[in-house]
Amino acid sequence: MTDPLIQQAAALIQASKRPCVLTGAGVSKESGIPTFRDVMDGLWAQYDPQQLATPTAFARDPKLVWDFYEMRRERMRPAQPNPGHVALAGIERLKGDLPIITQNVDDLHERGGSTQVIHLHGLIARNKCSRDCQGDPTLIDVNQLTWDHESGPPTCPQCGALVRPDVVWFGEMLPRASLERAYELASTCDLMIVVGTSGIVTPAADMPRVARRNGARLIEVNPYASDLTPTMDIWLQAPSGEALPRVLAAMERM
Ligand code: BV8
Repeated sequence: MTDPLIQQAAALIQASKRPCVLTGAGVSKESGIPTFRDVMDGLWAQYDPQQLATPTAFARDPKLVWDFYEMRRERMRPAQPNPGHVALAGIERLKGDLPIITQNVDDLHERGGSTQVIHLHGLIARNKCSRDCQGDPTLIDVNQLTWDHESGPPTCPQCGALVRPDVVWFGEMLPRASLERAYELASTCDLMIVVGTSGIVTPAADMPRVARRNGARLIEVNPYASDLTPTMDIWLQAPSGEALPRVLAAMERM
């Protein structure tokens, strides 16, 4: 990735009036959070994560799915924001506003300093009643509950339904407010920075297409080509932890 491309990207961001960001698992890779395909090692190697992250799997075997999320939460616990997260917060400070639409279920953007983060797929650290018996979502702090962890998930203290992670599974609708906000941003931004996503999962992957249709410029940060690369104005072919701090430094020199 050459300096001229860094300069071009910095100039586009500097000139934008309404920039926004879309991120995927790649922005958290350098924090040591494996994408959920990579996390399937050891005894989990026999499972397809896409089959586990579904309401059907949870209905069929709540303990298996609960243990899958407990394993991922354990793997995520030591993760810290990496220079890519921190640089996005730095660009927000320079621009005054940089909403981040994320597919990620970690909270590293918030801990990296970004102040507007829209979670399309929920947050893995949170749990909720699987019936949302007190409203959508009925969040439950399992640290307040006692149950036999060997038996799988606890039950909701209000209605007795199983407790589940507050994430969006395949085949489930996304949280309405988050999805509407994401479409609003994609429809009104004049620049979208797309970081660390393969562009496979919809409707998240629609966001750059919506932005493009509305005349926005597109910058991608990804060491590998994605489904979205052909639609990009600029492709910074590098890890986000390396490219984003260089873009921020170039903006600060302008
Ligand atoms: C929905 C939470 C309406 C859970 C996740 C057929 C049947 C049924 C449904 C569908 C179907 N075909 C399509 C669908 C829709 C489906 C879908 O998109 N399926 C895919 C598999 C084709 N979507 C849904 O079901 C969504 N809901 O559409 O509702 C509906 C309702 C009923 C029926 C139909 C439609 C819900 C999708 C949400 C799923 N939940 N997460 C959990 O985490 O357990 S998705 C999960 O996977 C992540 O959240 C993330 O979104 C996704 C992985 O995508 P990425 O983030 O892009 O990560 P990936 O690993 O793919 O790529 C990483 C990238 O980083 C790579 O490009 C790599 O090169 C790059 N990278 C690597 N290192 C770095 C880097 N980049 C920068 N720096 C680095 N260092």
